[in-house]
Amino acid sequence: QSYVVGIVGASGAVGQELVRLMHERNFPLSRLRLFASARSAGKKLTVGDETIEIEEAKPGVFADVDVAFFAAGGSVTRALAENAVAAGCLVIDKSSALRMRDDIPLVVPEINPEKLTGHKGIIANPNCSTAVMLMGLWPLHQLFGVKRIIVSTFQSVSGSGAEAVRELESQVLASVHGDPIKRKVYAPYQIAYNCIPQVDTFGEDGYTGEETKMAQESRKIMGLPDLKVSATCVRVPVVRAHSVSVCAEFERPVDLAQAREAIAAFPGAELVDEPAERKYPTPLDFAEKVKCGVGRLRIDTAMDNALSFWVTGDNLWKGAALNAVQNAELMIERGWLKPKAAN
Ligand code: 2RA
Repeated sequence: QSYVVGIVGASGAVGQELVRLMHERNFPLSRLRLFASARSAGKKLTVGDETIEIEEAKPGVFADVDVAFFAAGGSVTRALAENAVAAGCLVIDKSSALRMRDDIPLVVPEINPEKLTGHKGIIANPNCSTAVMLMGLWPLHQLFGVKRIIVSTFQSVSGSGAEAVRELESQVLASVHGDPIKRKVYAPYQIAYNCIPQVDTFGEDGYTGEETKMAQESRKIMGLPDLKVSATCVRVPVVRAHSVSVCAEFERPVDLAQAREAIAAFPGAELVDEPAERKYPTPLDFAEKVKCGVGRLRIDTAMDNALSFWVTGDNLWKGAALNAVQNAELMIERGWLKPKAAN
C-alpha cells in the first residue's frame, strides 16, 4: 500500500526535514504534495530525483491526500486542519494549536502508541523540548514511578526557525570581523556567545510558554495529571539539537544500574554514560540522529528517591518531523491507516 502525502509548511525548517525523512526512510508514497503560503507557492524542491512544485495551502487541496503533515504554525493548523479532516485526510500536526485539546491525542510512539487509534482525524505531536526530555524520563518512570521533575533546557536556535540559524552565524562572523552585530530574532539580546533564559513569551505565573508546555504536555503524554514540573528554558548558541538537564524524584527507591539498563533498552534512547572516559551526549553528536542521547545519570543528592541526568536530541527530528513521521509509520505498520484510493 502507498499513500498520497501532503506536507503543509514544506519550505520551513521542520517542513524541509519532513521532506528529507519521507525520502530517506522510504515512506510508502504514491505521491508527495508540498504546500506552503502563497509567497512560496510555485517554488520547486528536489526530493531524491524528483522535482516537486510547492502549491498554495488553501481549503480544497486535500481531496486526494491520505496523510497531511502540518508544520506551518498554529494559525495555519487552525485555518486548514478541519478542512483536511473533512476531506478524509489524517492530519499529523506539529503545531501547538491543538495539543492540549481533550479530543486530540498527543502521541510519542515509544510512549503512548495506543492513543493513535483514538483520533478523530487529527494527531498532535509534542513540543521539541518535551519530546527530547521524555526519551530519558519515560523508561525511568516505568521502573520507579516519577512524581516530580525540575528541569533546565539548553535549546538550539533552529528551534526558532531558519532565520535564527542565520542570525547566530552572522553574529559570530560579525564578532570575528569586528563588524556591528545585528539583532533581530532574539532582539534586544545577542545570541552569539550568550545564553537567553527565555523561550516563548512570559505568562502571569512567570513561566514562559515553552516551560508551561513542558509541564502540560509531559502530563498528558505520560498519563500523569498530577506530575509536578518546574522548567527553566534557555536558548543557547547551538545550531541543532536541544539538551535538557533533569532532576527527577520517584515514588520508589532508585537503582542506578537498573536505570542505565532501562535507558539502554529503550528504543528512543542511546545510553552514553561513561564519565570516567568523559563520554556523555552532546548536541553536535546527536544532531540528525534518530535516538536521543542520555548520560550523566547519577543519584540526585538534593531529593530522596531521585535521579539526575542529561538528555540531548535533535529538535527538528525527534522534537518535530521525525516524531510525526514515526507516528504515521506505526499506524501503517499496525494497519491503522488505509489509503483512500485502493492500490
Ligand atoms: C523552540 N520549542 O525551540 C520551540 C520550537 N518549537 O523554540
